[in-house]
Amino acid sequence: EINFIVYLIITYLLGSIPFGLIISKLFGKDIRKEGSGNIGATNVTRVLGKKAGLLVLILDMLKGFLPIYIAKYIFDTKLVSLLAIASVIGHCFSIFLKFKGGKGVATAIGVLLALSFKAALIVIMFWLGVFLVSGYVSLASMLSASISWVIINFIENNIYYTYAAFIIGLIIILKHKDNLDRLLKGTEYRFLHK
Ligand code: NKO
Repeated sequence: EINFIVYLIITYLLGSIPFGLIISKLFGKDIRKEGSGNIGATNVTRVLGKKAGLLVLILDMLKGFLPIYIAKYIFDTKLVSLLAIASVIGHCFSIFLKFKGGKGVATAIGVLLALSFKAALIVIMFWLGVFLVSGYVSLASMLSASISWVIINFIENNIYYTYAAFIIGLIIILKHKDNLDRLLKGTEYRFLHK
């Protein structure tokens, strides 16, 4: 039997791996000193291009998806939900970055795909819709984070998954504070319709 606390720590440590920073270092740059300063796929795309950004997106999703997908075979949904939160906390408050980190979006979608594939697909489509209409990645991320708990509640009808999505959404929104300030001032960076 696998000890839950050990699994929780492993999930947090995996979430803590800053793939955006690692990939940018391979390009001889520190992503934290470029663009928005964020370590996420959006800023890596902005600074290093689409291929690097896509790689970071996939890796940041996988480090959330894998431990949660496997956990569903081992633990009950209450414990799986705690692991889901730990994964995103790892990305946003990384032990490898003195508890700084990213904004949690890619890791959250990886986690959500493992919790509920259907709910995740709906959230991804919603994200794409907001992004294509507004041109802002951060707005799409914040609005998706706000609604994901409603979607998963509706699809899975599991109170622990709903709690997990709510808390993960809250973390994502709080991490986007600077983006929200810029959106309100009209100075946020637009990805589309520039
Ligand atoms: O550099 O501050 P920035 O402009 O980079 O970045 C803001 C951005 C940070 O996030 C990222 C990751 C981007 C991933 C895009 C993939 C979109 C797929 C659908 C995501 C839905 C997320 C909802 C989570 C709910 C729990 O925001």
